[in-house]
Amino acid sequence: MLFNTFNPGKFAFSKENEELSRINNNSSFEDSKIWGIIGVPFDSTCSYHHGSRFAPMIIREASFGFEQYNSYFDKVLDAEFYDCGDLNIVHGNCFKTCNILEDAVLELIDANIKPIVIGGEHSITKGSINALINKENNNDLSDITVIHLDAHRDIINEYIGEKDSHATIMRRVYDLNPKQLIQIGIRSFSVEEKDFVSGKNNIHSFLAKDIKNTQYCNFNKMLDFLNSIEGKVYLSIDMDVFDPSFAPSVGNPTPGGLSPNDIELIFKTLSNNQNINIIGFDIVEVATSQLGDITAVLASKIIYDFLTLFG
Ligand SMILES: [Mn+2]
Repeated sequence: MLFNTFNPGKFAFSKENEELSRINNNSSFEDSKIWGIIGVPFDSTCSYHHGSRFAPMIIREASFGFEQYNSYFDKVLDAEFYDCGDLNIVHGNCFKTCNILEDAVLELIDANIKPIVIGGEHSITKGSINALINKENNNDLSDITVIHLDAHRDIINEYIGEKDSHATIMRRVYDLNPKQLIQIGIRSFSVEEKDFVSGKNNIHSFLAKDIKNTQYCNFNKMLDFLNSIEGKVYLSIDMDVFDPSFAPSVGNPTPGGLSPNDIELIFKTLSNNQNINIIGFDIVEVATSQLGDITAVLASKIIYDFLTLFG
């Protein structure tokens, strides 16, 4: 390696890649603190702003703007993590792409490395989640809480006749019987979706209009709820959870969303909760091909915060 060079194709502060089998990991998968980044440049079911296929590259490049000392959390990013590069996806084929992602995540799991998946559109969550289902018991997600930050519920059964779409992903997750599905920042959904979640005691909704209403301290009540959960957690962040004033370059921008500090507070709460174990994380729906795009910078900052706290 040449002195004084850097690789913008890999997330800042990532370790030099090794053969997975050579990574010295004495922990079990669940106890592991080692993370592996996989980019998934797939955006074939996108219904509005396209371009999330470029996001993994643009988000990585933005990561070089951050200091190793994370001042908000007063903590140095010293996580051991590897940027494995981008998946060879099949454009136009969500099913095959998710299968390829599932295989890649299974390789990480075999090496006791937890996945961070950078989309791409939201449909790819299925590949990551499928790798994490409990294969010894029920073949489902009954031991995993899914925390879903998004403007949309994404819980409709079919979107334009398609079962596998960015707009149906949480229904596909729900089909796998998660212990709990916690939806935060929601502000756009159909009557069918409203009726579907109604009365389901394993779906918890924190609508943007409620948690942004300071009068009743509902944001703090949401944090209290996150502080009360236990067990394994999968975290999926659609960047449209943010207000478009912070994150305009997303597939489906929706006014009235969260702020970057809201997510910092959510991360702080999750990291203080000693009873949970985050076993996977994806961040999706950044749609830009512009270096330095502010939405990509924010997505990069979220990954940086995540690694600072959970690595
Ligand atoms: Mn969304």
